[in-house]
Amino acid sequence: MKIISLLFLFFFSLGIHAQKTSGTKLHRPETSELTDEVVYETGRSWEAYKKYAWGHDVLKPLSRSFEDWYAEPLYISPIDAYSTLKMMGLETYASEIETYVVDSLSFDKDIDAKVFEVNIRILGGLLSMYELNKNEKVLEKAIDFAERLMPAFQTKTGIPTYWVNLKTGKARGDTVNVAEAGTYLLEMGILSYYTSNPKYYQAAKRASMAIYERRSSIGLIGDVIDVNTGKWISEKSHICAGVDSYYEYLYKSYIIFPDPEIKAVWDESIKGIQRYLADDFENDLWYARVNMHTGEKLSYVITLYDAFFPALLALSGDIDKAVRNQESWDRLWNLYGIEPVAYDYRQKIATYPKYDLNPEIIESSYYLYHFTGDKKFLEMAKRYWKSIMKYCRTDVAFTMIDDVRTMKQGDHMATFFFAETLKYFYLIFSQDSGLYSFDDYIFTTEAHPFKRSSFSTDELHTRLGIK
Ligand code: DMJ
Repeated sequence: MKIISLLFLFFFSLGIHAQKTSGTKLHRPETSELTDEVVYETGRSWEAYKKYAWGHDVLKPLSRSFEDWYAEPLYISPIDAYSTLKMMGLETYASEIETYVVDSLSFDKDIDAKVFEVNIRILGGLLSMYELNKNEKVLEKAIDFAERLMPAFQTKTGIPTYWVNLKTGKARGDTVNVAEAGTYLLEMGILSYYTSNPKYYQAAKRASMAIYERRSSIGLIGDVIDVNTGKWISEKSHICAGVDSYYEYLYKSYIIFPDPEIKAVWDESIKGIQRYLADDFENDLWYARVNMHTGEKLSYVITLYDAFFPALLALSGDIDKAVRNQESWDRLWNLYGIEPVAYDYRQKIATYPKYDLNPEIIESSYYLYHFTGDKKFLEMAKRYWKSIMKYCRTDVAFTMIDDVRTMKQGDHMATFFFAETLKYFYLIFSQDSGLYSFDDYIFTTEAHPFKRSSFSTDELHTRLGIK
C-alpha cells in the first residue's frame, strides 16, 4: 500500500512538473520551497476537482462528490480557478478550462442566478481569462454572460435586483445588501474597456452612486436597501460582510479608471469610516457596526471577510492603520489557530465558529508585505499556510472547518479557495522572486488579476463614458 502511494506521489509530482513546463508562456524563475508546495497542493486539489466534480460548481472533498449552486451547473470552480492555475504556470489545466468554456459552456439556462455572486466569479473569471489568453471567443462568452445580467440593473434606482434569470432575463429580489448593490465597477468597467461600450460601466456606476446618494447627514450609509424605493431596510453602517467590496471597488476602480466622481465618493466615505466605525479596543484596531444617522456603536461583531480592509487601507495609503488592523486579525487567527467567520471582539467569543477557506487575511498580509517590506507579514502568511495544511487538508484536496474550536472538518471547498486563497499564498511566497510585480496588477474582489498597463489612459474616458 505504502509503495503504491509513493509511486502515485512520484508520478503525480512528475505530472505537476510537466504541467509547469509544457506550453508555459509565463516566465517562471526558480521559486522558494513554499511556493512549490503551494503549486503542488493546488495541482493536487485541481486533480481532485477534475476527478470528482468536473462539470459541476463545487467539489465536496470529504465525500468526494460535488454540488451545484443551482438546478443546473454553471462551472463556477473552473472559471474561478483559471487565473490562479495560469499564474502558477499550470498551463495544461488552464487550457483544458479554456477549451471547455469556448466549446461547451452555455449560459442559456433557465435558472435564477445571484447577480453579485456570479458577477464576481463568472464575469470576473471570464474577463481575466481573456486578459490572460486574449482568446476572442472567451470575450464573446463574457459579453454573453454580462448581457444576461444587465436586466437586473433596470430598476428605479439603478441598483440591481438580487436574482436574474439567465435565460429569460426576468429579474427579482427587491432587497439587497450594499455589496450586492455596488460591486460591479471593476468587472463592468473592464468589459466596457474591452468592448468600447460604456453601458456596462455606466450601469455599475449608477448603482454605486445610488448607494452614496442615500448617505446620512454624517456621511454614513446603511447595509441593506430596497432597489426600487431606494429606502434603507437596515441602517447599520459597517465595512463587514454585506458591505465590504462596495468600498473595495470605489478605490480599486479609481486606480485603473481614474473617474474623479468615484474618487470623491471614496474620499468622503473613508472619512466617515475612520471617524465613526474605527474602534481602538485594548491593543487592537477594529471597525465596529454603528447607526448610520448617529454614529452610535451598535455591535462589535466582526466577520473574517472584514480582513480585506488592511489591504484596502494599505493600497489607499494608510499604512499605519492597515498594520494595526492586520495585527489585530493576526491575534484573532492565533487565538484559535484559524479564524472563525464571526467574532465579538468585546465579549471575546466566536459567534459563528466556521472557517470556509477564506482568503482575506492572507490577501492583506500580501499587500502589507509589499508595502512595508516587513518580514513579519510574510511570517504571518507562513503560519496561515501551516494551519490550513494542518487542519483543512484532506486526502484529496482541502476542506472547510465546521467549528474552529474543535477543528471538525466540513465537506465543502469554496470556489474562492482556488480563485483567491491559493493565489494569494502563491503571490506572497513568490514575491521576493519578482515573478509578479505587485504594482503591475489590480485584483478584483475575487482576486482575478488585470494588468494596470492593459488600460490606456487615453482611451479610458471614451470607452467607459467618463466625463
Ligand atoms: C469572496 O467571494 C469575495 O472576496 C467576496 O467579495 C467576499 N469574500 C469571499 C471570500 O471570502
